[in-house]
Amino acid sequence: MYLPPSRPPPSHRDFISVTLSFGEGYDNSKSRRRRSCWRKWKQLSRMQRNVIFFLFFFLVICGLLFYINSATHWKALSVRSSEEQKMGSEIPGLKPAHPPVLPALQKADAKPEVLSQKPRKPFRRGPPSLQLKAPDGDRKDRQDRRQMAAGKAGDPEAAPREADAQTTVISWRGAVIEPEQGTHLPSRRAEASIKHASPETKTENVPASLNMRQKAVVSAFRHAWKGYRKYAWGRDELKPLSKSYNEWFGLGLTLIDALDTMWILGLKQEFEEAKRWVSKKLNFQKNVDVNLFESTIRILGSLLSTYHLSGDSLFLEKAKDLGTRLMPAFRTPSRIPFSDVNIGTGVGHPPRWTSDSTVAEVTSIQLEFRELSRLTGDTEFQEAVQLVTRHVHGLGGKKDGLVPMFISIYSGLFTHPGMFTLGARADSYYEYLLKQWIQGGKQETHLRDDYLEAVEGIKMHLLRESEPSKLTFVGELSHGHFRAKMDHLVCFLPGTLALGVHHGLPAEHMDLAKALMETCHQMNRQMETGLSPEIMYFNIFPLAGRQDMEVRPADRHNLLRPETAESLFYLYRLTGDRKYQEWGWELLQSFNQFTRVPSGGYSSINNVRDPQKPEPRDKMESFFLGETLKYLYLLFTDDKDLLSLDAYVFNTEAHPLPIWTPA
Ligand code: DMJ
Repeated sequence: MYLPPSRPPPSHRDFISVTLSFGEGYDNSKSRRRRSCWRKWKQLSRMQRNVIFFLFFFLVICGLLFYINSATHWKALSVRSSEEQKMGSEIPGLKPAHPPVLPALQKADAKPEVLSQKPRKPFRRGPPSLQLKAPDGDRKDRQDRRQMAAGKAGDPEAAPREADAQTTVISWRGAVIEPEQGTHLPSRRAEASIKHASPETKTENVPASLNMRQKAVVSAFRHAWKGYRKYAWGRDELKPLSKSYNEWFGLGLTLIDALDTMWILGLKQEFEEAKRWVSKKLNFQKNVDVNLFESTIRILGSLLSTYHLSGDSLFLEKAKDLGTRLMPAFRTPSRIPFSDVNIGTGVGHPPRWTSDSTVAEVTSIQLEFRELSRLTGDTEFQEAVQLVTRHVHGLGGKKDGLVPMFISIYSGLFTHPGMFTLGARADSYYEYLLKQWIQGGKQETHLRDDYLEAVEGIKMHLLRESEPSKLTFVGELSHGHFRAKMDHLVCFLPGTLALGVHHGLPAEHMDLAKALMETCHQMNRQMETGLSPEIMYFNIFPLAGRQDMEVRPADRHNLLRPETAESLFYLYRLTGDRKYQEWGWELLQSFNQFTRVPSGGYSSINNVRDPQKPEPRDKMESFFLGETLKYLYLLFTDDKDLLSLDAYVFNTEAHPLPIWTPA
């Protein structure tokens, strides 16, 4: 039979715990109370005393930390705000450091800077000569350039020692962050300094024949290049705050992506130095996995474009080498290429998380591979990509010309059906339908027809107006359900629509282009930093008090993307309406105010809604130099012969390739 254990007699400890809970009556006598407290303390076990000691010290330390933190914080805030006020009020043309919620616009009808340009010679295909004098600079820069010219000490290949030393970073909250690719947090000081960066509207050290706004772009480029050259030379991406770099493919991505921009901007010495790196250091015989799409549009595209601009066969040789190494990606059951390929071993593979490829990726490598075939006479490049185009052209599962986002490399069929977007994973499919048609001299009418059908599909399923301001935007369709969500990536579309009209497609596409351009502009200007978030949600219900646009916390970042600048370039070039130049000028100022890192480089930011704390991400994407600054530069010129849209078609990374003319 089970007998419950008899209850033990009350122990000493039990008794004490009762008295600690104020079991005794109140006694007014001080000495007695002291004695009684002391007796109670002595009666506590060692463990109980330790717990009380620990709690006491913990509270003291918390109090101290709180005091120190708030004192520093307020001090920092007061110093910062006085510095910012000073800068904002003293530098002409600078936006106020604390702009109102809607940054003040320059008047749309304000006369832009008059060009003091000498008439340019018409831009010819083939290798033009670099017309511009070497830009002059401050003493350090001049010294660097002298050394560069002499091919010695200024050589950045010896420079990024500082970058090599990956040190532990301590965040401003005191957390220790171990160095890890792409995850360095900037120190609070660095974070603050990005906000104090004065807009680079100074225009010294740049060629005199340019107008003021072009000079500002050249200046921005040189500032970005300064950081890259010093801390990330020959590496993929600059981490401007930690003065370090990030490797993605290990192929000097930023340097290559920026080659033709340097040529176009007339930065001869920078170009020559980069060319030396390509000649001596760029080596594709590397056991490295690369993304087929990214390496094609950024590296192959730039090498081909730079070959056309400079006429230097070095770039074509490199392009052919890379193109050949990318070809194993097409060895799949369906001939729809793998997303990734190892350019050293020649083995292709899908991404880790799926066996599918992305539709935009497999359909946006055609301009480059086709051009490579035309230049080398080797048809295998063109055949591989044309097979993909033809296959997707005939594929079921589209919705009035709109395509899903994924495609199987085994079956060659679309997967994850029912999702339609003009944003990530589908965007450049539409762009390359039009651009391949243009590149090929408008012979391949099935491409034009697919494009026209897709524009109708967009109008039918994805186009809406926001409330209350009736901004036209392109949403998404998810299994029949409309989502009022638009990626900043979609802002390529106004430019593409305008380009189509220029090449003879329906004039009404221009109305849509203009309406979408206005929306993309508002996506930037309605943000406190003047920079668009990655994703915007629109309000489509006429409810009182709701605004047109809403940004979700996870989407507040800006990666220095080019799409707004890209479309502004096309819209200005093709309509001549100067308001597009004004909008681009505002954009450049915002980049300068909120993303420029004083020591060199620009950084993507985490929060476009907080001009006080935009939270730099410590990363400069290669497309900032390859695309964003190039399009801004081209936007600010009135010379329609500079990369004429009748002679060139820009790939999706802004690398101009020639339009083929019938033999
Ligand atoms: C670039 O690499 C290309 O423009 C691509 O088509 C989309 N993503 C980036 C820029 O945002």
